[in-house]
Amino acid sequence: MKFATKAIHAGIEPDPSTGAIMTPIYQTSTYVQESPGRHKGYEYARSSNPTRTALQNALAALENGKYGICYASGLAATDAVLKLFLPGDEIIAPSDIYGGTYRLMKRIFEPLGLVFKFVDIDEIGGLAALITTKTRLVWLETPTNPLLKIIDIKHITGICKERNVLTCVDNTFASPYLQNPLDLGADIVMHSVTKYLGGHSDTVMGALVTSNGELANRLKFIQNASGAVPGPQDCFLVLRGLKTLHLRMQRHCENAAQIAMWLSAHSKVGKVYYPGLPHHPGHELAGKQMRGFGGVVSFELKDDSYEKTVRTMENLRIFALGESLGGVESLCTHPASMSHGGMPREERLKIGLKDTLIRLSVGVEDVEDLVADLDQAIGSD
Ligand code: P1T
Repeated sequence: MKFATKAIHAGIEPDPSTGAIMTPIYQTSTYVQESPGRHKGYEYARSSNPTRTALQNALAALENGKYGICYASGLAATDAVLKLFLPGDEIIAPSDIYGGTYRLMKRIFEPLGLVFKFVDIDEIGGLAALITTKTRLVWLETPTNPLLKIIDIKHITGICKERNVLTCVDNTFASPYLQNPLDLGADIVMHSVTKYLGGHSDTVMGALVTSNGELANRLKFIQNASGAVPGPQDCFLVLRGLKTLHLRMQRHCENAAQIAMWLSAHSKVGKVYYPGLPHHPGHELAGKQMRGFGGVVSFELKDDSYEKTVRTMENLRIFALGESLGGVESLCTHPASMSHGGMPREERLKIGLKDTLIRLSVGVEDVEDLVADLDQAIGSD
């Protein structure tokens, strides 16, 4: 099955009791048993729920994996991956990652004994030298949030396989429409479902997909034992969102490409970060490992004073100022205080994330209106 057909049909069966074409919201906490242990496959809704099962199967199909496991948020999904490991185990991650992932690693799991090595993304080719006998996982995020750097997934997973090290790729920025890390050798793919998969800024959720049965069993065990599960109504909303994922992503990519080019040509705009631009250092690689360049564009103004940056963000009318991305409506984020507020300033500056970076999640509106909005905001003083 090709992508659009999968996005609409995969994992979904007409409801067995009524034939309803849309998977119902099974709003229940428990399931009646005929006799202790004799039931229809569902016992308690933390362990499983039919609306969640349909979504998990749909997500697994979209990522070309066998098993999908959903969690209450993207960070709860990352938390489940990190719970696979024990004190003393080493994990390598790029220093340029979502601020909340960095905070979870540094503030929750490092004190519990996991050892993190953060590597400069531009040096990630030298990752092999960092792997020791204690290394268990390489965590990747590509394109990165918010600087849109591109990491060669196949190259890294190849090194890790030789050394018996697991890889997990945060595929939030690409979505499965643009990139499938499992096909490039990753063991686990992670999503903040909150973003493009949900697509309508109305749900917080996370997911993991793998084809490794043993890993899936351990991750399902953590899902049930730690209990960070999404509710059935949220699962229904994401199932609905998935049906237009391909259409939305096409428009996100088209609009973002036009905005990135327009910004690049603007006299008041400094650096523009978008992997679709020919001068972007990851352009060629992104062209190979992705099927499009995504919907996020970051930029700095030439006059990159903090005041001018803030004023520009305040001036926007159609782009709403807020933290998140991937919804149909355009958003503008100030990474230093929002998505990366959980990363100490000196760490942020080390990875090149300035206080004056502006991140746009380009929505699916008419691009002429988005350009006009940016024009009035940037040019207004
Ligand atoms: O917000 P949550 O669903 O828990 O997902 C966390 C997460 C994980 N990975 C990436 C790449 C992300 O971008 C996020 C969440 N990011 C934002 C809220 C943001 O504004 O960047």
